[in-house]
Amino acid sequence: AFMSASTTPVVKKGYDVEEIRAQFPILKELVHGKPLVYFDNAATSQKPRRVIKAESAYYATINANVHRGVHTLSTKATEAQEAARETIRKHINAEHAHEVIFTSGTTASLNLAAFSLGQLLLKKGDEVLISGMEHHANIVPWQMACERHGAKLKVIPITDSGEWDLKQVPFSEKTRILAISHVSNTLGTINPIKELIAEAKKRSIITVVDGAQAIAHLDIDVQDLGCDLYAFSGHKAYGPTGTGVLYGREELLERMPPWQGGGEMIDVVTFEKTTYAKLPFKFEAGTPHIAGIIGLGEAFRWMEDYGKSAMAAHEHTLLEHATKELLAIDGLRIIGTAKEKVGVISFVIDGVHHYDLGTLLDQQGIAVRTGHHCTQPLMERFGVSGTTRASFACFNTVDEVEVMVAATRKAVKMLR
Ligand code: C6P
Repeated sequence: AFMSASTTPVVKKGYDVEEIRAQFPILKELVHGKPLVYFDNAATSQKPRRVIKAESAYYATINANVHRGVHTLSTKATEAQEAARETIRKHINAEHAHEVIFTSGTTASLNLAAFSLGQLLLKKGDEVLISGMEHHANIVPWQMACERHGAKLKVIPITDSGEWDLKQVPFSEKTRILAISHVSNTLGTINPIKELIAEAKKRSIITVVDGAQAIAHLDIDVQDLGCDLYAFSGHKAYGPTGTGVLYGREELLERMPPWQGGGEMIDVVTFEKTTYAKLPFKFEAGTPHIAGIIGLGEAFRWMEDYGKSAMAAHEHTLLEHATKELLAIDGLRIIGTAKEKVGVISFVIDGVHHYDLGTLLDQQGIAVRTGHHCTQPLMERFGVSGTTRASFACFNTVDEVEVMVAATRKAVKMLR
């Protein structure tokens, strides 16, 4: 697509997007005969060859169960899995590797948190505080915990720009848990979690962060943030599906009861009573997704080789360009105009249904997400039934943004 020089954003020097693209086999695929433009990275990112290789190398060369066998393969598999845990510990600056619990994803991490913290902390009349922009995965598990323990769910309201209304945070003497997203999957808003965590801590409230949309874009330092728990998925950060992490502060994890019972999470089992294994195994019942975890470790090493801040700067260039170009389309409104955003852009267009637009974009090889993005209360807050969402990753290009904008213009003409 043609672009005048004045509208061409300057991409950070030294960032070689073509070199990065070459590492993603899927980017060579055609969709409806067109080159794939993959703008659905908030749903799941694509995987670089190194991650795919690490996962298949486990199956091809060291496949065995972990922490169970005396044999060589089991030892190797265990070492590879635990190396991934250490990579992740360092990456998020956790104090101890045993504070990194492997799960199947953010959803599992948050369900673990809600179940276990509910058991530990919630009594009748207590309150759990979330925000109005939470993904269903950070709403429903807390609702379930509230129902179990007779507690109430409270919600931080959202401003018109898609930010927390910090003047109206309903902290109370009964608030026991604050569960908030670091970055909104629908709006792209980067939330001031450090400040709110500090406020919560003053009130002895336990803090849980949903980092699903932050992990691939922001440098995360759990000790600096001061959170008690931090959850994320591997598959949104160039890693395999079916992998995730719940980071927890040691002292709190020690007090939390286990969520699931089974193998590997026990110390001694008798029919009368079971004692539990030490951290992190207390929270890792059953055979984990060993291949996935090894792939996840590789994904984090891969991100570190490029640097998340360089990737984020590149994605921000795409966001700014897309914002400017899309806003020039008649009747288009962006939902989520916070000052601090990752490369996520949600929009609605007068007279155009998001589903129809998504379908027409797909015919041009462009993958976007349409609908409520698992944030129905947020859709209600903005008075829309859904949006079209483009979410960028390190391998996307300005040219791809141009292709999407041109295809959107074309679709609008057809649909109006
Ligand atoms: N959001 C999206 O398209 P899982 O599915 O467990 O990996 O992650 C759940 C989840 C939790 N919190 C946030 C903020 C999220 O964005 C997601 C997943 C995807 O926006 C799929 S619904």
